[in-house]
Amino acid sequence: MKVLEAQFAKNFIKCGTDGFKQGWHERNGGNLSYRMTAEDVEEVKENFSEDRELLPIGACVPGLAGEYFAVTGTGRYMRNLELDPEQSFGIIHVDEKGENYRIVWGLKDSRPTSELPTHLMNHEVKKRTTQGKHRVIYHAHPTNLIALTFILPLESEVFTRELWEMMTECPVIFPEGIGVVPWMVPGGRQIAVETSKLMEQYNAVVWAMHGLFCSGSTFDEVFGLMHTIDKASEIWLKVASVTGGKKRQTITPDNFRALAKDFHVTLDERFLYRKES
Ligand code: 2HA
Ligand code: ZN
Repeated sequence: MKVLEAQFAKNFIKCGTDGFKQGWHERNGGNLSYRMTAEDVEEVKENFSEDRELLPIGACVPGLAGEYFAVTGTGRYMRNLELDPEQSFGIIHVDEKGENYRIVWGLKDSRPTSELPTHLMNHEVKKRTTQGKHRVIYHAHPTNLIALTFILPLESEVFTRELWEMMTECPVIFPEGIGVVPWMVPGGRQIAVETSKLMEQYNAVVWAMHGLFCSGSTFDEVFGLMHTIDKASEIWLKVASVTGGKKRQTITPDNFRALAKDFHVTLDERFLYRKES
């Protein structure tokens, strides 16, 4: 089967295209990766070529040795994912040491995203902590969430609590909370290390003044998480714009505890701290 006829490729393209339509992918902003199943690989491997050079990942991910990933290209625009897929994304194969990769399909005249170290280090963590369930890592530049990183203290407790308060279903969608990485230089190993540490416990990690990384088992799940967090951020900004930050009423810690009980989620008490007013 042709790669572009496979369901995983269709889902991959839809996710990035939907993100573009949300305004999260200006220019070449954002990137997406998917850890392929053995069945996905079987379906499309007749299209793979071993001609291209072996390249360093820029991180060591032995937990991903031998895995295949669909991944967007560096400098490529999410806008072009469906218009020119073979230029915009490709499939890579990780070597047996987890240190190098080879492009086996697509990414014509290109290479994987500059955030490949973060994507693969996150995948390595999630493959281990979810018993292989999580397969998608999605990075976008959601406008409202980025705006919040100029306003709120860059602390997981505060981002989690403020966004939970904005929509009743938020704590059900991300009960484990949200991680926050302070401003760092993107594109390298150091930010990958900091992000993947937080991915041990969170499925969403904020990059201050930059964007958000989400992890999930399906494209719908990562897109839905990104969308929910950006929408909650938008509500926060609207409420703060009108009220100057002083809400008349909100969802209280006891409300969250009641919600946790009925919806069978565990909400860590460190997010349910007492507020001044
Ligand atoms: O340009 O979003 O973080 C792609 C990016 C880098
Ligand atoms: Zn980015």
